Amino acid sequence: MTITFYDLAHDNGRRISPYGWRVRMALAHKGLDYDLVPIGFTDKDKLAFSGQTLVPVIIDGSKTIPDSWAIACHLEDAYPDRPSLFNGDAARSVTRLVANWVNSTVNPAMIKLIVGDIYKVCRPVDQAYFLETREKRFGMPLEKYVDQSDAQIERFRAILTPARLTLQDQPYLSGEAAGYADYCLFGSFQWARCGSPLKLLATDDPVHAWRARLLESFDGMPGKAMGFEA
Ligand SMILES: N[C@@H](CCC(=O)N[C@@H](CS)C(=O)NCC(=O)O)C(=O)O
Repeated sequence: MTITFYDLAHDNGRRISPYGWRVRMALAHKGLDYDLVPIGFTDKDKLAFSGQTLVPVIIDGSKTIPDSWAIACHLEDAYPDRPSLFNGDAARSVTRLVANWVNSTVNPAMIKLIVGDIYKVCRPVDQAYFLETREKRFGMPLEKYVDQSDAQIERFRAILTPARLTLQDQPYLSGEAAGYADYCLFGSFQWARCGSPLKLLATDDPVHAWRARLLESFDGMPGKAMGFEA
């Protein structure tokens, strides 16, 4: 039975959700087909069946699963014969740490850099909602919150130190091959690449080379997604 995947997507084809990208990469890793249902910021009524308002959500057979971590765990457990996302229970637990590091530390530094550009590529019908909810969350006007200064880029790059040190010695966060830990961080870079022209990484950064490898994965699927140059 084909999986149905509800992801934040605009009618211009942009896929601007870091968590949606995690799921998209996980489905590709498992080699699973799916039907995509694009959800715009103001299309939330289409998610009512899931009992909450956020994407990503998948329906797989009789199961409705919101939340990217829960979806990754479901795919791993329901499709054990497909390539593993975690490679074992201990690695799954450590991957949770990576997911939480990205959620709590990388994404807040990244959003300060890119949210103004993301507003510009939102569908016109979603822009008022996006502005209102983000300004409420940040407690200030968007233009005051956004910071694309060199100092903020340096702060962002410094936050990536644990990934950089790891990727100096191995090609992927998960080791010799990419796994869900990689998709957690890479999902955020896809969020940025699909929504903002800002150059976040120096070209000699091992994180830059790692991102380039992942952009080419799955026959170049992530690199072909509508976005800006990496
Ligand atoms: N913890 C959730 C977070 C999901 C989330 O924050 N989704 C955002 C898109 S990145 C969303 O649906 N936002 C809708 C809105 O802001 O109205 C996960 O990992 O799936």
